[in-house]
Amino acid sequence: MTLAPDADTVRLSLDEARSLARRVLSAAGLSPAHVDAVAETMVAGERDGCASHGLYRLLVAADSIAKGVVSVDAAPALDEPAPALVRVDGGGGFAQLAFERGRPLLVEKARRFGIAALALNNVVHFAALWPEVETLARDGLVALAFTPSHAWVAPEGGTKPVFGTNPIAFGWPRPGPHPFVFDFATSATARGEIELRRRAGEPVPADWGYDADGASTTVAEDVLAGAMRTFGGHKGSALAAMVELLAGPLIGDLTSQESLDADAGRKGSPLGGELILALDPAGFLGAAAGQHLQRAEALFEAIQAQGARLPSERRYAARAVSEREGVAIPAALHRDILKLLERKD
Ligand code: NDP
Ligand code: PYC
Repeated sequence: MTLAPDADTVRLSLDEARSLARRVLSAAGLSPAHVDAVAETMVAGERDGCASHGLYRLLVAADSIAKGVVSVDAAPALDEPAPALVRVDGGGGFAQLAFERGRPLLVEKARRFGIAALALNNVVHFAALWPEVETLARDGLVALAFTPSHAWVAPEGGTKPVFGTNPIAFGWPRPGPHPFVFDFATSATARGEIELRRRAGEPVPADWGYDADGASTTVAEDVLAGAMRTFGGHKGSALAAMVELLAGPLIGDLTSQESLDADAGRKGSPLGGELILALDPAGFLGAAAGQHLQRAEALFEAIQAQGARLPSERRYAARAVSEREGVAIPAALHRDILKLLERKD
């Protein structure tokens, strides 16, 4: 660990970041299998320059554990409701271990049937979705993932929360080192981004949300207490509704409003479901899959040829830097993370 010259940031190697995350999560009472899965997700977020879902999430996870929102030693239970479907009941634990348990069978079924779906039920979600679709795309599959959260986001035309921040993630396998991946909230930004602005005492753009009276505001706390906005007006609003339906009622799990109700004012991480779809290009195309995936490369080249970047390009570039140089986190965040250990040591 090194302090940067201005001491505003602390630099950690990825091994140091992993060890810190594991110590904090273990001290918070999480069982070893969950510690492994959760720490990897947080370190991956920090490594890829996704600060809102990186080591900051240690504070969020420890808080949810302390409030009894998470089952710390839940054993995910897997079943197969239909030939191409996998379901994992996470037992109220964090989603990462449930995904790990369901993933091998999802991959096997997608290869067998051309398409398969994995429902995670009864999981607590604090994380980004790209690690999941990226790993499936590395297995050669096209992947989509959806999860609701808590009702924090107003529908377009309204000012009161109904939707969660409801991310959609997509992964596409490519030749070369990295798949094509995007992953974003259907709100104007992730709530975690607003929380980071609040911590830094910074304003937010006026189109990110409303205060509790329904007026536009640039004050982060006021948006957190009021309502966030969807991205892209009515289009983001419809996509947010789609995520509610796909990863809520369709798989027998909670909507974002129901998740918030279940939270009962504790302000813990969202509880509910996640839906992950996996498609094998060989399902439609057989031996011609490689040739058609190669045609997709022309699309990516056309995007990049005009100076536009692909989603995930920034993340992979950040990953390469972090693997060489480690990660730098705000000193205030580092102090707050260490305080979690003080309380337990
Ligand atoms: P952003 O609005 O920052 O969008 C992120 C996506 O857009 C990334 O794939 C990013 O690629 C891509 N992107 C950003 N700028 C460009 C650009 N100029 N050109 C091309 N692509 C671009 O993210 P959000 O704030 O909406 O979400 C952040 C994270 O929060 C997500 O990972 C999401 O899963 C997570 N989240 C989780 C929730 C949950 O309930 N579990 C709820 C809401 C959000 P790159 O990474 O390379 O920059
Ligand atoms: O940043 O909106 C968010 C979020 C919700 C759950 C996990 N992250």
